[in-house]
Amino acid sequence: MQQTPGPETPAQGTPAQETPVQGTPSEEAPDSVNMSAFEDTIARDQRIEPRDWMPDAYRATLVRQIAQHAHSEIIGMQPEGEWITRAPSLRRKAILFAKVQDEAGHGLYLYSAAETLGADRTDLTQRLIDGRQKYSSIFNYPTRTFADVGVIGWFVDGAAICNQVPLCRTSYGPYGRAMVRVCKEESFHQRQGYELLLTMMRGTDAQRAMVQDAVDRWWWPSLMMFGPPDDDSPNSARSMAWKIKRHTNDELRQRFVDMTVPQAEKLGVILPDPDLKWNEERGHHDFSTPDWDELKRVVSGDGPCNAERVARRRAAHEEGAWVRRAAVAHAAKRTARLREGAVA
Ligand code: BYC
Repeated sequence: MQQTPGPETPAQGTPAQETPVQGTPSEEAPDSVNMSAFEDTIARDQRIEPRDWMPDAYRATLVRQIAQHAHSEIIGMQPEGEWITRAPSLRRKAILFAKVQDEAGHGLYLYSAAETLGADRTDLTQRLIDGRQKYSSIFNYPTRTFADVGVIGWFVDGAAICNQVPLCRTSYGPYGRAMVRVCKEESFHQRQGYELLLTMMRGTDAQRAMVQDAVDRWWWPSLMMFGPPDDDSPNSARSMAWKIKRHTNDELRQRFVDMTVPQAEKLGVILPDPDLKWNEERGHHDFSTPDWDELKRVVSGDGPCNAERVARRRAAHEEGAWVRRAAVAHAAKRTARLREGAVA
C-alpha cells in the first residue's frame, strides 16, 4: 500500500522519563563521583537536566548542536519567506505566513534550551552572523518557483521530522521537550507542502513540470541535511554514546529515502536518481551517493545563497536593535513599578 505523509509524531517517540532528583549537582563531590552519576543517568535512559552536573564536553556538544539547530530554524525562514508576497492566493499566503512564523517559534524554543546550558543568546547570534557557527546547508539553495515552497514542506520538513522525532528522546531534558512541540508543527508543515504539490499535480502541464523541476533541485540537498556519511562524521560516535543523537546520519538518511519513495509514486513525480530501487535483501531502498564535496562546499560558506542568507540575518539583527533596547527599557520600568507596588 502506498504511503501518504503521515510521519511518526512525537506521541510515538515517547520521551525518556524525567530525571529523578538523584542527578542534582554536587559542587563538593569530586568530578569522578559526579561523572559516575552522570553516566548512570545516561545508562538508565533518564534525562540530564540543567541543574545536574555534566561533563564540559557534553555541555559544549549540546550548545553546538542546539545553536546550529536554532540558527537553522531562523535562517530557514528566508527561502520560503521570499514567497509570502508572491503566494498565488490569499489562502496560500495565510498558510505560508503561519508556517514561517512557526519556524521563528522553533528558533526561540531552541535558543531557550541553549540558554539553560549557560549559553548567551546574543553571543550565539553574533557567532552565526560572524560565520563562527553553522546552520543547515539546505537553506543555502534558492527558491525559484512556488513549487519550491511545496517541496520544502515535503522534503525539508520531512527530513526534519526523521531527524527530530528521535531527538524527542535525546538525553538532555530541555532539548527533548522543545522537540516534542517542534515535531508536531513540522508534521503539519510537511502535510501542507505535500497537499500543495498534490494540488499542483492536478493542475496544468506547466504546473506539473514546475513540481518535477523543484523535486530535481531539492532531492540531493535534502539528503545532505542528515550530515556527512557515518565514516566521516566526527561527532556521531560521542553524541550516540551520550544519547544526544539516537541514530546515525546514515540511518536517518535511509529512513527518509524509504519514507519518501512511495510518497513520490503517489504524487506522480520521479526522484532524480536512476539507481534508486528497492533492495529485497536489505529491506530498504538502495540509492546513489550524494555529492559530499558539494556538502563540504556549502557548509564552508560556498553555497549558492550563503552570503545572501547571512547578510540578511545580519541586517535584520541590526535593524532590530531598537526593538531589543525598547524591550529591555520596558522590562526595567515594569520591574521598578512592581517593586514600588510591593513597597506601597
Ligand atoms: N548543514 O559530525 P557531524 C528545519 C556539520 S531547521 C550544515 O555529523 P553532528 C526547517 C556539523 O554541525 C532544522 N552543517 O555532526 C526550518 C559538524 O560541524 P561542527 C534543521 C552540517 O552534529 C525552516 C560537521 O558538519 N535540523 O527543520 O553529529 C523551514 C560534522 O558533522 C550539516 C537540525 O539542525 C548540514 N547538513 O550531526 C523548514 C538538526 N551536517 O558543528 C524546515 C539538529 C553536518 O562540528 N542537528 N554539519 O563544526 C543534528 O541533528 C546534527 O547536528 C546533524 C549533524 C545531524 C545535522
